[in-house]
Amino acid sequence: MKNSELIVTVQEKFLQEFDQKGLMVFSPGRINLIGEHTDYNNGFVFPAAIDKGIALAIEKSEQPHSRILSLDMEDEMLMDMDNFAQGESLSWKSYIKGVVAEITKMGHTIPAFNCVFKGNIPVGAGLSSSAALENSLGFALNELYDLDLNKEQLIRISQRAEHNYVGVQCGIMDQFASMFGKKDHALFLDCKTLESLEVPIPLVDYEIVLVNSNVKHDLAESAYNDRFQSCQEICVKLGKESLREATLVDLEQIKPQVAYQDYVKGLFVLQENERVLNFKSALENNDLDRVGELLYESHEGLSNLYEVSCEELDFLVDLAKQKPYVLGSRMMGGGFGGCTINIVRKSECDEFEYAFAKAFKTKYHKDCSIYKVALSEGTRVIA
Ligand code: GAF
Repeated sequence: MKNSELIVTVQEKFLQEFDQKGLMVFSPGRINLIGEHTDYNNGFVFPAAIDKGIALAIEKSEQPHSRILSLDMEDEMLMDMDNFAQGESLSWKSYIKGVVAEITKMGHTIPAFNCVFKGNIPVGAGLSSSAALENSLGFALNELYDLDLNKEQLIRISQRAEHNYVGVQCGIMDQFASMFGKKDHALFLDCKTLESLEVPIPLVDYEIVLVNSNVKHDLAESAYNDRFQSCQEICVKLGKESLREATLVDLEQIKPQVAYQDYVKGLFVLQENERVLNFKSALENNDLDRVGELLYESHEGLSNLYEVSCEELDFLVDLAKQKPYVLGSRMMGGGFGGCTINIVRKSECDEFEYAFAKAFKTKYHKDCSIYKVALSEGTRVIA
C-alpha cells in the first residue's frame, strides 16, 4: 500500500470510530547501510529512514480509558491510564504500553486518548516497524499534550519501551534513524555521543534493493539478547565501559580469559566499527568498489563471527557475489532472518529481481520478496 493510501485509510477509520479528525503522524522504518550490532556497544552505524512506515491518528478522549486500534492486527486495546502492567503475552500492545509508561515515568501525566494506526513496513523483515510504532506514538503524544520533549528524549523513551516492555536490549540505531531520517541521505551516527552527520547517498547508477528472505526465527529476540550479554561480559573482563573504548590489542590480552565464542563476538564488533569508518571514507572518495567490498566483509563477520545470519541470508549474499551488477550485499538488522541489502546497477535491476526470485524459489520452494527503497524524512506530522 502506498503511503498516501495508508494515511487516508487511517484518517477515515479514525473519523468513522471517533467522529472527529485526528492529529496525523507518520514514522518511517529504516535500512542500515553498514554497522550492525555496534549500536549497543556505543559504536558507529550508518542507517537511513525509508519510504515505508506507520501512519497514526490520535486525539484526546473524554473517556476514562484510552482506546487504540491496530488496523493491521485487526485488534484493539482499552488502556487504563493508571496501570501499565505488562500483559501475559508480547504483542503490539506492549509497544504502546511501554511508550506511555516510559513517558509517565518521566513525571508527565498522559490523559486518555483515542488512536488508530496502520503500517506498510513488512513485519519481521528487520526494517524496524517496532521503532516506527514507538516513535509515532511518543511523537504524537508529545504534540497532543505539549509535553515539551525533544526528539532525543523521544527516541530514548522508545528504546526504554523496547527494553522494559518488549524485553529486547536494543541499541539506539532504529529509533534514531526513524526519528531523524533525511530525504536522500543516510545518517552516520556515533551511538556514544548521538552526534550524527547527514550524508548524501549519490549512488547515481545504482539502486538500494532489499531481498526479504521472509524467514523469521523464533529465538531471534533471545539470541539478540545473548549477543548483548556476550559483549557486556567482554567489557567487564576488559574493565571498559563499552567495546567502543577497546582496541584489538586489549582484546588479544584477555583472549585466554574469555570463552572463544565471546572473544570472536568482541572481535566482530571492533572490526565492524572500523568498517563503518572505512565505508564513510569510501563514499566520500566515490570509491564504489570499496563500498561493495565492505558490505561483503560485514556479512562475512556477521555470519561467521557474530553468528546472526541464517542459511537463506547466506545463500542470497553468495548469489549476489556471482552477479557482476551487484556492488555489494549483506544481511541487514538484527539477523536470524529478514532482509539482505544489495547495491545493484540500475540498468540491471530487472535482471536482479528475476534471477534472485527464481534462484530462491528453486532452492527453498518458497518466495522471497524484493523491494527498492528510497531514503526519506524521519518522523513528522502530516498536514
Ligand atoms: C536491531 C536492534 F533493534 C538495533 O538496535 C541494532 O542492534 C540492530 O538490530 C543490529 O545492528 O535492529
